[in-house]
Formats: sequence, structure tokens, C-alpha cells
Amino acid sequence: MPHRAIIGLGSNQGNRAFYLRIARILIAWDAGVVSRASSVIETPSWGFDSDPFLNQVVVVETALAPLELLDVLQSIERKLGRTQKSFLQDGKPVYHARTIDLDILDYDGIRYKDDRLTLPHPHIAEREFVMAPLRELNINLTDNHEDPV
Ligand code: PH2
Ligand code: MG
Ligand code: MG
Repeated sequence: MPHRAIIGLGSNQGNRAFYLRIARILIAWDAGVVSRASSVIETPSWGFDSDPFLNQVVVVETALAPLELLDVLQSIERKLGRTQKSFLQDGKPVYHARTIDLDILDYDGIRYKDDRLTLPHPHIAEREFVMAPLRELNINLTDNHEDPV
């Protein structure tokens, strides 16, 4: 039975619309059916000083387990030229401009946490660039997940 994963796409380097479009195609190729897609919106970079982003949220019906899906998404990020990973410095995230960022926001509503992946994505509620596309798709991820992960 397929699982429902919700994925956030972001790009703020190079031909942003092209990277989002190719990412959707590679997701459909490697991960499953892209059953829904929000509009692509332009958003100011949040949490660091950089160029504006194009952001989008898609729903994917996938047979992959969460960590398999993460492997596939990271491999697509590498194929599309993503070079640097975000990391923590003194407990605060340090972000870089990127050709493509693919984040699993939710996977069947499950809670999960290890070194590589936290589900649901911990910063959904505070990020308008994620909340606006979710509202457009009528998906509410924040009510189900009120307690901190
Ligand atoms: N992603 C980040 C940090 N800041 N800002 C916008 N507007 N869009 C993003 O996708 C984004 C961000 C970390 O992944
Ligand atoms: Mg991100
Ligand atoms: Mg990411």
C-alpha cells in the first residue's frame, strides 16, 4: 500500500524554476506518483541573508520507507548540484544558497527521529514558505502535531 509523503521543495540559486521542475520529474521517476502540487511561490530567504527562493509543496504516493525516501531525495539534490548541507553552529542552523532543497515534511503523519531525519519536519509552523503552499492544498500538518517532537 502506498504511503503519503509531503515534500517541500526550495531553490534560490541558478535557474530556480528549472530546478523545481526537474526535481519533480526525478521524484516521480525515483520515489513515486506526484499526486498533487501547490503553486510555485517566490519567498524571501528565511533564517539567512541570501537571494529569494522559489518554494513549492508536493504530495507523493510512495512505496519507499522514510529513510529510503530520504536517500532518494538527497541523491536528487546531489544530481541537481546541491553542494553544501545546512549544519548547526552553537546550536543554530547555518544555511547556504542552494540549487535545490528537498525536505520530507510529513510521512503518513508518523513521528520519527534519528540523526538524519525528524518527522514531522520540526519547523513547519514557523515557515510561511511552507505553510502557504500547505494551505493552498488544504493540508493541515500542524494541528495533529501539537506537542514538540
Ligand atoms: N529553506 C531553508 C532556510 N530558509 N527560506 C525560504 N524562503 N525558503 C526555503 O526553502 C528556505 C529558507 C532551509 O532549508
Ligand atoms: Mg529546508
Ligand atoms: Mg533540506
